[in-house]
Amino acid sequence: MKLKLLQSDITTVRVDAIVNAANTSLLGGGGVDGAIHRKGGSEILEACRKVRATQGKCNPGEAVITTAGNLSAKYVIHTVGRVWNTGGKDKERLLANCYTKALRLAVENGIKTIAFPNISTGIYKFPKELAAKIAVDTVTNDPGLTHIKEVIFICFDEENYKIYAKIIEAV
Ligand code: AR6
Repeated sequence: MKLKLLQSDITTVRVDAIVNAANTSLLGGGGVDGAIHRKGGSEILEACRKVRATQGKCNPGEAVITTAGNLSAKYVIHTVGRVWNTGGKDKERLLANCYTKALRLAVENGIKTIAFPNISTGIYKFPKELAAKIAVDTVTNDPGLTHIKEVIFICFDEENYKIYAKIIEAV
């Protein structure tokens, strides 16, 4: 597996699947979620509504897969991070689960290349350094990685890019 780091808009990245930092409703929102739905078009929202109808809301740490609509990716894997400012000691575990569950869906769907945003580090206010450590640690230790060719961490902001660069250098 090749690990890559890019400072970019995830909707422009050419991979089999992009991961969305969604919310429990799965029906869109701001940040990267808003960008993916805007660019991917109504097909993604329709697919999310179908998921909602069959399984209900998506809990933090869980993931679901849909079409990527008009995006160049084939799939969007929607996962729900954890809001930092709410109680509970399981925030780190739930954020790690986002990466684990997304990779599991990727393997199950034959996805070879996947791009992750910096889940929970925007509107959900997870500390960036901690979130990056969890992301890199969880992904690089995932047993499903033997089935995946490339994982790209997409940083939108420079602060996250610098944090990831340091951590990946040390891996
Ligand atoms: N491409 C890549 N990364 C992006 C993009 C983009 N186009 N836009 C923002 N980011 P956030 P969260 C980065 O807030 O913290 C939504 O309303 C951003 O700089 O998108 O998990 C959902 O519906 C940040 O580093 O997601 C939920 O309600 C990272 O993506 C809530 O926000 C995550 O920021 C989820 O909050």
